[in-house]
Amino acid sequence: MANRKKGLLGRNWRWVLRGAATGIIAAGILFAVAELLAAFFATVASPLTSVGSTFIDFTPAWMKNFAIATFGTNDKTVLLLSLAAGAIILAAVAGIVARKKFMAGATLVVAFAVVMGICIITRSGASIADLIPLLVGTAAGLVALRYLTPAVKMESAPASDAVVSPTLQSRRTFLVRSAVLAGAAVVIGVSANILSTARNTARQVRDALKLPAAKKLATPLPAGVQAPAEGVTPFVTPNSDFYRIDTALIVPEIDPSQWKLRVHGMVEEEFTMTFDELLAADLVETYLTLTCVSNVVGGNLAGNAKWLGYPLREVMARAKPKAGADMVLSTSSDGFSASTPLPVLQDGRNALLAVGMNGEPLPLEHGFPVRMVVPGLYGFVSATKWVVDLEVTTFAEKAGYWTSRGWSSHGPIKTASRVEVPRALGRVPAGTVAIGGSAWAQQRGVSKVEIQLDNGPWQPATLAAEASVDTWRQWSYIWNGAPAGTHNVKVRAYDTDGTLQIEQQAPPEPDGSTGWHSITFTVT
Ligand SMILES: Nc1nc2c(c(=O)[nH]1)N[C@H]1C(S)=C(S)[C@@H](COP(=O)(O)O)O[C@H]1N2
Ligand SMILES: [Mo]
Repeated sequence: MANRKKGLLGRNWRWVLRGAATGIIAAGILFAVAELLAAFFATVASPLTSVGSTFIDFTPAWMKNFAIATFGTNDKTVLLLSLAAGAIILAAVAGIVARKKFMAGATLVVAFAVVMGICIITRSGASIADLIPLLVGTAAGLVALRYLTPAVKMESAPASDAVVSPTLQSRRTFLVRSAVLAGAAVVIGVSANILSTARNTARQVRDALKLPAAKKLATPLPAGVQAPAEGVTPFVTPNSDFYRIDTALIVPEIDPSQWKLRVHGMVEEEFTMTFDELLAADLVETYLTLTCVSNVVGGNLAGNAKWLGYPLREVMARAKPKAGADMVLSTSSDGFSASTPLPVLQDGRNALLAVGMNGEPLPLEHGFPVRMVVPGLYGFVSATKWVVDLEVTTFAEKAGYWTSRGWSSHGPIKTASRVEVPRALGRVPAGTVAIGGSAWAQQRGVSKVEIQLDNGPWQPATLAAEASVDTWRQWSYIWNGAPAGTHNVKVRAYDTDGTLQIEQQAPPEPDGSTGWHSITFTVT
C-alpha cells in the first residue's frame, strides 16, 4: 500500500515535470524561430527586445531608481534575468496545462503571444510586418507543444500494476522528442544570434570611422586640473568608465549611412540632415561634464569627456523657430525623448549634436552615431542618445519620456560636491591623510569648496585648476597629523554666484538630489 502511494506520487511528479519541460522547450522553439526571423526585420520585431523594452517603459520610477541604485549599470542584466525567469515559469505552466487539456495550454501560449505582439506593435517605428517573426515563431512553438504532449491523458491510464506500463514507452519517445526539439531550439537560437550580429554593420562602421578635425578646438586643459590627492577620479573620464544610463535594453545599432536627423515643428524651415552633412559642417570641440538626475548625494552618475559636435545653435538658426515655441523635444531611434528649453539651444553655450567622445566616434552605448550634449542640464532633459528627431514645440504641448513618468519637465543641474578619497568606511595609515573629490555646477562654475572634519569648523579646501564652468572641478585637503580613530568628513561647494550648495537632503526624484556629502573613515 505504502509502495503504491509512493509510485503514484512519483508518477504525478514525472507528469508535472514533463509538462514543465514541454512548455519550456516549446517556448525555446518559439523564441528561437522568432528571433531568427527577426534578424531580417527592424529591431522591434524581436519579441525579446520589445517585451523587455516595454517592461522598462512600464517600470515605475521608484523601481528604476532602486534598480540603478542597487545594480548600477547592471540593472539591465538583472531585468533580463528576471524576465527570463518569468518566461520560464509561464512556459512551464502552459506545458503542464497542455498535458491536462491541450487546447487550454495552446490557448495560454496564444494569449502570451498576443501580449508580446502588443509589446511589438506599440514600440516606436513598428509596423504590422514586424509581427511576422512572432507569428511564425508562435506557430512553431505550438507545433512543438503538440509534438511533446501525449495524445492520451496520462491520468486516464489505468493506475494498476500492469506489467507493460504505457509510461515506459512514452518515456523514451518523450526523451527523444524533447532532446531533438531542445537541440533544434539551441541551434536556431545560436544562428539567430550570429545572424543578427552579422547583419548589424554599426559596430564595424564605427570602428573604421575617421572623424574630421574640429574647426574650433577645445581650450587645452590647464595644468593642475587633477587634484593632488591620490585616488581622486580622473579629470577626463575614459569612455570605457563613463557611466551609462538609458532605457535601451538592446543598444540601438544605427548605420550612419542610414541615419537622418529630422528637424520640424514650429519652425520656418523644416529639414533633414544626413551624417555626411553633419561631418562636413563646422564642428567644435568642448569639455563637458554630464550628470544624471538619478545621481544620489555622493553618487557616481557623472562623467567628463571631450565632445566633438555641431552646435545646436546653428541647427536652430537654420530652422528659425516660430514665435511662441519654448521647447525642443529630441527623440531617439528607440523612442526615448527629452524636453530641452529652446533658449538653451540658441544661446552661446556649447550645446552640441555630438559625434565624437574623447577623440573617438561615440561608443554605441553612448549614442552612436549622434547624440545631444547640453551644458547645465541633467541628461534626462537634454542628452538624447541615438537622436533622430528634433521637434520645436512648447512645454504646454509635449512632454519628454521621464516627465510623463513623474519627473520634472525642466532639469537644470544643481551644485554638487563629493568626497572621493578616503573611500567611505576606508582605512588609511596615520600621518598625512589626503582628502579630495570633485564638485560641479555646470554653466555657473565652482568658486569655493569647504570641508568639515569631525563636526569642527568649516575650512576651505584647495581648488584644482578650473577647465571651464561646464566641467567639474576637483578639490583637496591635506590633513597633517590625523589622529588614529574614526573620523568624519563633510563637503559643500559654492558656485561662482556665491550660492552655497543646498544642505537639505532630498532624493533624486523629481529634479535632482540635494544634500551635503559626508563619509566616515578610519585612521589606523
Ligand atoms: N536614447 C536615450 N538617450 C538618453 C537616455 C535614454 O534612456 N535613452 N538617458 C538620458 C539620461 S537620463 C542620461 S543621464 C544620459 C546618460 O548618458 P550616458 O549614458 O552617455 O552617460 O543620457 C540621456 N540620453
Ligand atoms: Mo539621467
